[in-house]
Amino acid sequence: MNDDNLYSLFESRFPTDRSQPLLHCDDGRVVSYGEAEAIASRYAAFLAGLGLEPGARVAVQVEKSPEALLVYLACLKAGLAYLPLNSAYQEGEVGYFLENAEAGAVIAQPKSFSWLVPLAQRLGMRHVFSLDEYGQGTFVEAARGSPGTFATVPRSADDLAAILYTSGTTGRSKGAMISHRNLASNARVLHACWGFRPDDVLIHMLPLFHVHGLFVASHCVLMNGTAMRFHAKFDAKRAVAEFADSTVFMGVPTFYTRLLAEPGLTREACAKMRLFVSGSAPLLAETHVAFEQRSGHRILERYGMTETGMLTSNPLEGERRAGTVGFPLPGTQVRVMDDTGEACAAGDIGHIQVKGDNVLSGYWRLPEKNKEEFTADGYFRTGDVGSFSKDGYLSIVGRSKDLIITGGYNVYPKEVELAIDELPGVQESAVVGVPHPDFGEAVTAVVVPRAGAEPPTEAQLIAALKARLANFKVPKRVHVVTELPRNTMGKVQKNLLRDRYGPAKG
Ligand code: MCA
Ligand code: AMP
Repeated sequence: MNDDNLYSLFESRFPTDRSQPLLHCDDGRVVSYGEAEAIASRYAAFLAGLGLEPGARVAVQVEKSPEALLVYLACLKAGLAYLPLNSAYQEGEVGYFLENAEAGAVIAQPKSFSWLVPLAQRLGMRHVFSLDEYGQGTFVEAARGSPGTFATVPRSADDLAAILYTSGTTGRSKGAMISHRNLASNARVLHACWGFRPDDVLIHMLPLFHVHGLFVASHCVLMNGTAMRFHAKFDAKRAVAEFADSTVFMGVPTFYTRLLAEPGLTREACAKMRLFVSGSAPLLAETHVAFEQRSGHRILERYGMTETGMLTSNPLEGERRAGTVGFPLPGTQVRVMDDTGEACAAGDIGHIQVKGDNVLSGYWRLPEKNKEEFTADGYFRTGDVGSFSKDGYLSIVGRSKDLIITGGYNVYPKEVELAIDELPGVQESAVVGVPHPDFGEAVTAVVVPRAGAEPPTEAQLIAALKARLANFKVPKRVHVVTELPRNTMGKVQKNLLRDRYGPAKG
């Protein structure tokens, strides 16, 4: 078998001198490429020793730490499918993912163990380990005796490398099946298009459980064989301080609005930086302009999805146009289609569809979804709406999917509405996104109480939802009303709710 394991690609790019640093950590610890290889090998040997077959799903719900990254590399090396879960997910959310993915092992934060252990028992899972934010736990202890060398398990390009769950408009999450080919093609393209250099140092402040931090940022560094400053979370002050001796920064738009609030963000502070990348949510043109004025750098905005990796990017050389996401990346076909399935002319708005080695093969155990989400000629329907300019820049102007993006995290209103409707005293609800100065959009709920019941208060509803949903999905505001506005077809008029509860009046 040809070895198309993504780990082998990374390994071929590691520096010859393995004492070179890969990670500079918050606590001053430095992890060299050699150490990373040895630890990932040990973890891989341990996981393989559990009897997990290649392709078995290893679910990981942990806070960011160097060990968390090395667990990901170990899964690749052992030919296992990595299943990252946002550390904010609650019991109900995690239970669904573990069961749906038929996970063979789970590595989780110790604070979840009170509910995770009974849950795993119920699902018949034998392998449950802990890993905390300091990189300590039963996983690391159990792997300690395993060998520090491990032959990478050969994988073919179409084999599963990861499953990433994305919520859907129906409220039910789908597992996007991401292959070694998908990840390798995107890693090669981004590394080349963004001009990575031997002296690059990337500041890594994104979470590790979504595409932006796990694949886009980490893969560029691993492909480059250079170092990253690896932080547990985003810290605007620290980022500004590190711009002095770093070169690349990647973030969601909220990172950039928070950086703009830092008085230390100046041209001098950013003199050594060569590239600022933004994505995961729309970057306001005003943020783009303000950032250039303050830092002297034009942010490079790019566009992607969990299912597809990165699709388009503004150019490294040439005009980075505010309010656009640039050109299709090499090897990715992007087209804009009208409702009848005809290609739109430049300037006309339509549905964005994509094809390429970076696009997922389908959703885990959902053949009917695959039929819906792909066109007959094999293009994936992104659910984003946009247009190409005459000179080829893509702009995203909206979404045909009912989706809120808050601080770079996706929230499907349906999932939150279903959770609210299950609460006592609730008749029905509608969830919308309203503009928010920090998070871009804020989740907002409008709730109709059940007739005859004591109407729940905003505080009660928010408290009840915090126990059921990841914190970023919990509405920032809940408005209790007597009825929802509906059109003549009986459909809730969410536009009216957005207008009514938007920032001016909310
Ligand atoms: C935290 N909170 C949020 C969010 N994050 N609320 C709404 N949206 C959020 N994104 C809430 C918490 O529930 C908490 O509420 C309060 O804010 C403070 O929490 P804390 O953890 O202190 O917040 P923070 O550390 O300041 O985090 C904000 C953040 C973080 C730094 C913007 O959300 C973040 O790192 N976002 C990046 C997301 C990302 O990586 N997206 C890429 C997805 P309470 O006090 O009530 O509990 S990949 C993707 O989209 C595609 C593929 C792509 O193109 O990249
Ligand atoms: P996710 O499901 O987390 O992968 O989110 C993907 C969605 O984020 C896309 O379908 C877009 O709606 C949105 N997105 C990502 N990057 C951008 C961007 N630069 N501008 C606007 N929307 C974006």
